[in-house]
Formats: sequence, C-alpha cells, structure tokens
Amino acid sequence: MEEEILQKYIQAGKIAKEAVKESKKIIKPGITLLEIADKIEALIREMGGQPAFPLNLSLNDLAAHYTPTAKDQTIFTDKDILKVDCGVHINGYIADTAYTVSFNPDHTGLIKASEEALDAALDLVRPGAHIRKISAAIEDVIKSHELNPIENLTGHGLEKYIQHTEPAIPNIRIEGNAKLEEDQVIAIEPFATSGRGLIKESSAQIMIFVLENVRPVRSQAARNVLNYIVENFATLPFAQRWIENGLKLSEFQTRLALKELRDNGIIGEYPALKEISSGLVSQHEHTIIVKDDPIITTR
Ligand SMILES: [Co+2]
Repeated sequence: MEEEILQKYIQAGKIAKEAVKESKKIIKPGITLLEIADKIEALIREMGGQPAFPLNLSLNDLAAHYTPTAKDQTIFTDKDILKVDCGVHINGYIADTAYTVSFNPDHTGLIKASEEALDAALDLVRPGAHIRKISAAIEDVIKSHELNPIENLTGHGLEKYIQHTEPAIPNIRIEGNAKLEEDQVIAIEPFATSGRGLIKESSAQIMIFVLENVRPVRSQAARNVLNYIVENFATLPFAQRWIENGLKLSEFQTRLALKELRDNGIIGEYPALKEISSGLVSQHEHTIIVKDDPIITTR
C-alpha cells in the first residue's frame, strides 16, 4: 500500500477513535439521539474528516442503520442498549468502528459477548488467515455467553469510497478457503443477541440512502438534491437530515426529491435492521489493515 494512502487510513482511524471517545463522554440517559449525532458528526468535520456514513444509533432490538431524523425526539434512557457505529473518511479512505453502551447492568453480558468476540477475531488477523477461522472464533465466543451471533450481518472489506466490499467476514461458522490478504482493509463487526440471531428490514421510515446510478431526472428539485449528493457524499451513504440541513429544505421537500431519485433507480436505501425475535443486540467493530503486524486503525 502506498504510504500516502496508508496515512489517510490511519488519520481516518484516529479521528474515528476521538469521535468514539467523545461520544462516550456525552452519552448519558436523557440525551436525544439527534444531539449525539449532531455533536459527533460535527466533531468529525472539525477534526478534518468527513462522516463516511451517518452516525448509526441503533437502540435495543435494532441492530443497525438507524440514524435520527432532523427533528428526532428519541431519547436514550437508562433501560436502553445503544449501538454507536461511526464511520470517518479522508478522501474516501474509511475507518469504521462501533461499540455498545448501556446504563442497565442487565445488558453487561450481552455487551461483553460482542466485545470479546471482536478481540478473539482481531487476534487471528494476518495475511493468509482463513476467514472461516475468524468467523468460528466469533461464533464460539458469543455462544460461550449463551447468546447468538447475528447470522445475516457480516464484517466486510473497505475500499476507496466503498463502504462494503469483499471479503465478507461472517459472524458464524462458514465453509470455504477464503483467506485474508496483505494490505486488505477490513472491518470486523460481531453482533450478539439474546434473540434468534437473524435480522430483517424494519418497516420504520428509512433515513439512510446511497447514490447508485447518476441518471437524468425530471424535476429541478430532485436535480438539486442529486447534485448535492454527488458533490458531498459521492458513493458513501448519507442521511436525509444532511440534505435537509445542507440545502435548507423541509422534510416534505426532501422526501419528495429522494422518492423521485429512488423511483428512478438513482439512489438505494438502507432500512433500519431489526432482530426478528425482538432480541436485544450488541455490536463491536474495528477497522484493520491486514499485515504481519496488523494495523487496527480505530483502536
Ligand atoms: Co462496518
């Protein structure tokens, strides 16, 4: 890997680390999810990075892809378990990291399960390591806590301006001989649950979108939104509230434009993901550059 690119990955990781540290200071029962997202995303920009995706703040049985709306009133309470998934990029070079927070001692074991699974997985990362061994380690640690890994969420590779690419790193035993390769950039993200271990798309309003194909659109309003997306987010996921705030549009105007872009196959959607049996979910994640001496950019 070129030194210049390596340094961008490391810098993105540093900013993500700082963002996580600050989030741990401000997240207390009574804070709104919107306040958390606004503060942390602003901090990322102040430090010279850009959010690689909207700060994901997924409560309880939501595993991922919840981010607040511009007027979101949802409050984090002392009963909740909250996944904080934070992405930072510098010129498209991404750091992706997550942790879980709760002030309810009932959730301690659940949080430990994904944290220890991530530690066990990180210990195995090196060029030539079998992905199936990493996956098996994640499954074994989570099951040792008498909890289930989430089967249909996986770790993933990262590339310039691409948030999810090969290789997939499953959280359960798999077959096959795929191996990690030197200089691959990967995110490992075990999810543990007290439920069955499967997620589905929730029916709640979708708040995260991504550009897929640039094509002509009819209305001026949708064209303006498309230009804003291309200039600011390229192929990385973005939040509806970023459009509302950036272009000073109402929620109604924004949703109308996004609907037109979606109906024309220009943007895709990331619905919030919910555990199918309403089990509570924990998650931990780090980004690693695969080397003999691996670089965990977000730790
Ligand atoms: Co990730």
